[in-house]
Amino acid sequence: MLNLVLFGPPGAGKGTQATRISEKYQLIHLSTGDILREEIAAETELGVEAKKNMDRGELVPDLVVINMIATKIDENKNANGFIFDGFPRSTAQAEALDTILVERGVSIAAMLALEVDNEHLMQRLLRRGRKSGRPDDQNPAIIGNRISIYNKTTAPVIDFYASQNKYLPVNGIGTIEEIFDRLCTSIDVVK
Ligand code: B4P
Repeated sequence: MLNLVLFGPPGAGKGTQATRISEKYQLIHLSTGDILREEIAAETELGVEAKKNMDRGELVPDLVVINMIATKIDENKNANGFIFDGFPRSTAQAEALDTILVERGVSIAAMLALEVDNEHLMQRLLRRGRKSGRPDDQNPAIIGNRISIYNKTTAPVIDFYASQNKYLPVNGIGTIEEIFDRLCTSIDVVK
């Protein structure tokens, strides 16, 4: 089983690249952002609560996303592996993911971390906001809040995987194809 974490700041291209990686390596793509947006669209209790956090550019509580991921892993017992997109986003989530995987006799092979500067992130997210109407992508102040929460709460997850020798930084600037090729080069070393 090949289990990968695709990591990076908001707008780094995690969703874009995770879709391609899941197709090439036949992995189940688990995006906590997409799962939360499905809950919002279905107007579930979880979705209504999560929307309040997401519209402000804040993280959804750890326990909510951890339970969501554990459920999805158990729904896909025969998978070749998983690509986790946008999860873990805090050290508590990273520790919980390790526990969930150990309990099932598997582990993370690598954390692929897309590196993109703030100026590119802001441009990409505002462009997507204009096209998609996503509420958290429309306002520079909310995007700024997401980037600052990333720096404070999410970036320390790098140390968690670096201490396990699983941290693989990847340049996230260039064409989508160029970045995909860089990611595949790293994956082919660990798979
Ligand atoms: P996510 O849905 O995970 O979204 P993201 O970080 O904004 O985007 P991503 O990096 O996937 O960017 P994408 O490929 O789409 O999170 C949204 C919210 O959900 C969070 O703020 C939080 O509230 C909540 N949430 C999710 N997971 C959580 C968790 N684990 N814990 C707590 N809360 C959680 O790319 C962005 C744009 O750039 C796209 O328009 C794309 O077309 C463009 N792009 C991609 N690659 C490009 C390239 N190479 N060049 C130019 N443009 C590019």
